[in-house]
Amino acid sequence: MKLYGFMLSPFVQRVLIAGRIKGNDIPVEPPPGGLSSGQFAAISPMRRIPVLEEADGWRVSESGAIVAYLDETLPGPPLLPADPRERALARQLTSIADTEIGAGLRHLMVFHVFGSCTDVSRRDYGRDQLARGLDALQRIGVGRWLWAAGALPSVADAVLIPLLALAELLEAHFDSGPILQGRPAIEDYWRRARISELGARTVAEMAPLVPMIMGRRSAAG
Ligand SMILES: N[C@@H](CCC(=O)N[C@@H](CS)C(=O)NCC(=O)O)C(=O)O
Repeated sequence: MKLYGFMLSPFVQRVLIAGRIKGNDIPVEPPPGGLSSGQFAAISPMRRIPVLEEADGWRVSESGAIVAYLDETLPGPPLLPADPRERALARQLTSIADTEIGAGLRHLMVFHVFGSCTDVSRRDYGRDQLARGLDALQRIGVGRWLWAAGALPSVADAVLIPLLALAELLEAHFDSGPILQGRPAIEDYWRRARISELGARTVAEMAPLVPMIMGRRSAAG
């Protein structure tokens, strides 16, 4: 099995973390032909990464579908907690992370990192959306448990770790204002998660890529 994608994508990283929780290291390759190619459109209906490909050529896109497939097919610890209330919490966190935090970060990424949008209202909307999502995590009290939804790592950690790593990178590299600071529950969670084996590896894989992309952009003029 292999994954098509780029390591800066929080959706790619979520699949990698899910695989690692289950004891598998999934190899990553760039999308064939590039994201906007016809070749890739034949592989990924929305032309988005990640796409998982099995050895027999079977493929599936959308990180949520891929993570669920990994959980159902790979041996190793389950990606959802056994307790129904913790399971509900994992799904609640995943949903808020996708609809608010991930969506907000996407606006900030296109403005700050990829430079494909110069509309400051999009940046400001992204900041607000991100802040609303983080405020919700704070209210839920995400740092109350060892991992996001209980005593063991779950899909909620696979989703949150790359998003918080990306938020931290934006905080470090751009004038995006304090993102993670001032929310004690999130600070508690992130302090533990980012030095865990899963978190440290994700941060190490993502951190060099923002300065690299910025360097390429300024070299291109
Ligand atoms: N809902 C998708 C979102 C994936 C996604 O947004 N991937 C981004 C990279 S982080 C992408 O492929 N963007 C390319 C594009 O939209 O053209 C998932 O969960 O896999």
